[in-house]
Amino acid sequence: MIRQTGNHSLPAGFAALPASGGFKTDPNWLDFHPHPTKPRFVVPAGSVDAHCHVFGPGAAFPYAPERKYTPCDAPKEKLWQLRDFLGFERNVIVQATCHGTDNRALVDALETSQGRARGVATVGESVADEELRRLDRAGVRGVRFNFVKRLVDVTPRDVLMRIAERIAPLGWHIVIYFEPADLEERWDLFTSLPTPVVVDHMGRPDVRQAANGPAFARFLHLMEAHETVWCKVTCPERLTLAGPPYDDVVPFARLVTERFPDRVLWGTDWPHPNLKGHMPDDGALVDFIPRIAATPDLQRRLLVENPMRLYWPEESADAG
Ligand code: 0GY
Repeated sequence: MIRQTGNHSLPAGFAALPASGGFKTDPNWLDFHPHPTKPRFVVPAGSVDAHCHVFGPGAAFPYAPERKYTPCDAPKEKLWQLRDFLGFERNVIVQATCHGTDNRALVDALETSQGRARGVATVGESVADEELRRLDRAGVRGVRFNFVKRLVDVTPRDVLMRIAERIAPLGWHIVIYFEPADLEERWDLFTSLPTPVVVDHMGRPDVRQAANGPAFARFLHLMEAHETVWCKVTCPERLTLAGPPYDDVVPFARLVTERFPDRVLWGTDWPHPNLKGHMPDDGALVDFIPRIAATPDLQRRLLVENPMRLYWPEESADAG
């Protein structure tokens, strides 16, 4: 079935603008794609882009003093334009590290999304209970623990555990972002968190190794042994060594999607922070989906049923 999915091109005003509000975008920063192509793959009705960010704009929502990069502005209005253009209905916005623990840009996007966005926040130990409740009312459903050292300073394990214990009663989950070397070192922490856990970008596998080799087997074991661990089969553009169309990432994402069809999520990662080699065409990223989720059933679970169960459980077909 060919479903009409909105405009056939994005307006020229979609292109990135430099950081506003007296901030200066990093000199080597790659801006998001100014004119993504219309995907050939038509996503199922009700699809959720379950991993994306907003940056600023700096003039309204200043970037955090402790940030490791200063991006271009990538405000919510452009995210909504991209959502409509690609054919998605909803977004899950993940707090980007350039905003630290200041979730104002995220909350503003959620509160003005007309119920079409939910979020993953970053909080410190000092966060007040009332602030957690406010984030919950805005649509936050999780926190992100980031272990990638080029992005954040490391938070001690006991602090993370205390945050985890405080957000668990809200019914939230924890998104973890780590690199392969962290998996062994943090295994005990990852497997003792008191909430569902969502792994960003498949734990960033080294795609020079085989998807059915020992390194990725360790990650698959994490999911196999722990039924509360989910995975985002995202970011071929980040993981690839071969470049578009990301053939080298397909075996990893396909394996996870087929083995754990009820615990996978997909997202664009727009506006694609910190890419160095190339900026992906977001339409081409959507065309990657049928290569990793080959059947309509897998596609519906990946794009609709799973994210709805995690982020909009009250509306999910599984509700009740
Ligand atoms: C991603 C990946 C990256 C950055 C962030 O919050 C962030 O700054 O998540 C990265 O640099 O690998 O998921 O967007």
